[in-house]
Amino acid sequence: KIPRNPPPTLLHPEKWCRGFNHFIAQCLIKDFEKRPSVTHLLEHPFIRQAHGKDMALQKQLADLIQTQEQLGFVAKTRHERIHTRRPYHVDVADKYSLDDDLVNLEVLDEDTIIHQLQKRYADLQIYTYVGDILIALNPFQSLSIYSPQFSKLYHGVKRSSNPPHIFASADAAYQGMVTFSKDQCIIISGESGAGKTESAHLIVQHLTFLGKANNRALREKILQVNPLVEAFGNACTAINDNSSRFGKYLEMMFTPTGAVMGAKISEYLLEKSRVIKQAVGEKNFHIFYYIYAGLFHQKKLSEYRLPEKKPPRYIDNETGRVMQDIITKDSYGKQFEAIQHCFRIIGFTDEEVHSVYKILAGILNTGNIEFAAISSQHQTDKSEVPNAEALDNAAALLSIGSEELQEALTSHCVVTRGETIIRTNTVDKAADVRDAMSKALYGRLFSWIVNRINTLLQPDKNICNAESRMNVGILDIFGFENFTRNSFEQLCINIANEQIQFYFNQHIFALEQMEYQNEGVDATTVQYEDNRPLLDMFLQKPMGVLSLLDEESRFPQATDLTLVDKFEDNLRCKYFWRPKGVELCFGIQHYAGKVLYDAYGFLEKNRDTLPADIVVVLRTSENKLLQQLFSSPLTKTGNLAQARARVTAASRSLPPQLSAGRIKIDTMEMMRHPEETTNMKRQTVASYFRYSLMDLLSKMVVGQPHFVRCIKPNDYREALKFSQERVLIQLRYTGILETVKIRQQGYSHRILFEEFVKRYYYLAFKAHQTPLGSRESCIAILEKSKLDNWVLGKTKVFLKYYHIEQLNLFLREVIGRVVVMQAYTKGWLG
Ligand code: AD9
Ligand code: MG
Repeated sequence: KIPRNPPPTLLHPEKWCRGFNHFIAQCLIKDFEKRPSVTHLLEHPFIRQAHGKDMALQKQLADLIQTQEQLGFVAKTRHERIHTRRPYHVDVADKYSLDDDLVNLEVLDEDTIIHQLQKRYADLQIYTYVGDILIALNPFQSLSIYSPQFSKLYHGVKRSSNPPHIFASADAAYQGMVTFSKDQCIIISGESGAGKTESAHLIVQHLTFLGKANNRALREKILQVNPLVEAFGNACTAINDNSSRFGKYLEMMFTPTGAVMGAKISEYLLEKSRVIKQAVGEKNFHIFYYIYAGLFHQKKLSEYRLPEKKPPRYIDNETGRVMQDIITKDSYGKQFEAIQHCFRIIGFTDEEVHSVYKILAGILNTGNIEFAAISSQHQTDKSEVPNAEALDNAAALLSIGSEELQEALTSHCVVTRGETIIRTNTVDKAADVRDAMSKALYGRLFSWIVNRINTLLQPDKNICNAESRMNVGILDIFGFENFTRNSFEQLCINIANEQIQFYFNQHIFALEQMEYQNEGVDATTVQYEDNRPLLDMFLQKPMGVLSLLDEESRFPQATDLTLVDKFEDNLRCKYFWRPKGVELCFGIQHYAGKVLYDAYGFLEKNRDTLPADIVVVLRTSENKLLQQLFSSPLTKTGNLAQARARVTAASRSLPPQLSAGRIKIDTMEMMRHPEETTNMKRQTVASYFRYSLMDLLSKMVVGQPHFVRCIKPNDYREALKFSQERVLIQLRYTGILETVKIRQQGYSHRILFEEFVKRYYYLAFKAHQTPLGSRESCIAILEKSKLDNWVLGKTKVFLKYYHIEQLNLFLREVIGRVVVMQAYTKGWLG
């Protein structure tokens, strides 16, 4: 080890240089077996001091470093420079070596991998590679590794030059896009609370840095997109205080030279039901609390007809607590300011923002409308609104007549044989209509905000036309969920995750096979957990879960119970079961674990009907924004024909496993809002969901994927707490273990002939020789090293993971000798 206190002779100015060289050489000799590198010397406080003063020394060290870099020994040492918390001298003789890439591990079993991750986590090394995949452990504390200095560090360098980092993944995508002129996509997955959304933010941060937009305003705008949509689409759940309740695909667009020029978001499946009801311990979408607090502090609650004492029912889940939080919690007020800032920076007008707030306040007041039965001799199913104030408030905020609103809530029109008959609604029915209206209002408002952002961030056609534009897409969806009670929303969320997992499997697997085929190498077929049968069970027509659900939703007499019966009769596979004794329950063995679903409300949630009477009333609104929301069905940005063309084009270049069957687009599924269908076959949430998945996949398959797998180290959101059991489960189901195994069974290292020769020529050639980077030179090196089981492809050497270890060991010995000799010849050793 290098002494922290250097010998006094070294500090003597006249002996400085000579003594110092001697010192370095000594260190090298002693240390070489463990650490054939000099870059870490720079970290030594004493050396750092000397380095700054002595030009000759600087040059010598630089030469030495360069030699070593050429020999491929840089990764570990730069690593230490960044992570200052890590002791600067690492005991590499430890049984588990601290390696950045799991693929390099000598022993590849579960225990070793867990141990490795745990050790890294304790050292606050939250990122680890598995080949080209990044594993990100949630640190549950803020780390100082995301500053602009870090962005600079990860800018356009070799991946091995720095420790694993989310910026490196963003950088790889960016470099890939610029170098190969190919769209890229970063797929972030992991269970709820694992850190997907945070990772997505960091990626956007680094990409805006890389995108070196001259246009600072644009950069600022792009950075505000995530916070704004998340205020409307995220909420506090039992698992995560900032849980994404929608899927988000953010595309950042660049010019061919890599300057950022715009952005576009696609949103998937907002959990609208949260607006009207939340589970115990959960909350409504953040924005409601933000505006409540903001308006409270600005003393504007009365302007928006919001009560100061008793908060509206929709946000008052735990009676009384909410108002206290709103008043006392500083963060809500601050968030309100932040959201106003976002709106302003992105370019929303004051009028638009005011309309948004009015609609939100309108929704909260709508939730307070109550119904009471009016019994008369002839009619027992009539209802009225006993609290006229709530009704008037809602109507005023939505700029509609309160009489008309009451009519639409308590009655509905039926057209039979050309005659229009008005039927009254029962109390329950009226309450359902009210809630359906609130959900529709919020859902459309959310889509409008997203569309508006897309318009405001549209790339300037004068800078670069659509054909030469390139993009990096970032997928951040809601993670796999398993609560005590799981409903329709969890089913959709989990199916989406199932689809992403399928894509991951296919991609990793297919790429591996393709590489072997291209190089003409015969390799063992790799076994992995294929979730295709499970995905088929969900998506197949006509017997998949979603199709059966749609079919049942069409029968007016059907109930949630008949739905579960239908599932039981038709889904005859090992992934589905029905527990005894609980009628409305069914279980599914997902790739990520068993989930018990409660089918209560499935049919209603799937039908998601909004009575035409409500639409008619809302269209009369004097609020321009509201009128717009209900004037025509908002269609998905981009059209279906384009989506289909994208899929077809992409599927041609993909291995058959990826494109087969699954990407079929049904024209009936293109309507943006399921509830609003007049003469067409009724659109359900399930069929719209199916379309969304296809649309998402069609975007993903076009780009070159980069995977980020987020892992939650514990369920308590505690820093530095690492539950081996929880991590192991996630490693298993995300296929990390298989991925590592793929590398183990196959040839984990594939090195181009030329690179191989450059790296290892010392093993078979003399220092002054310059062998060709050819197949023959590779054979000479491999034979001299007495290794077996290696294979040569057409352009690459295929090596097992342990070959690399052995080759590096040999190399260390040889280079150790070479460096000592050099030290002597250069007179360093006196
Ligand atoms: V969900 O599926 O949307 O419910 P996510 O998105 O996977 O979930 P999220 O990114 O919201 O999880 O992370 C949860 C919390 O972990 C954050 O609110 C942070 O407090 C914490 N976190 C995650 N990643 C980081 C990080 N890189 N640095 C610091 C982090 N904290
Ligand atoms: Mg999230």
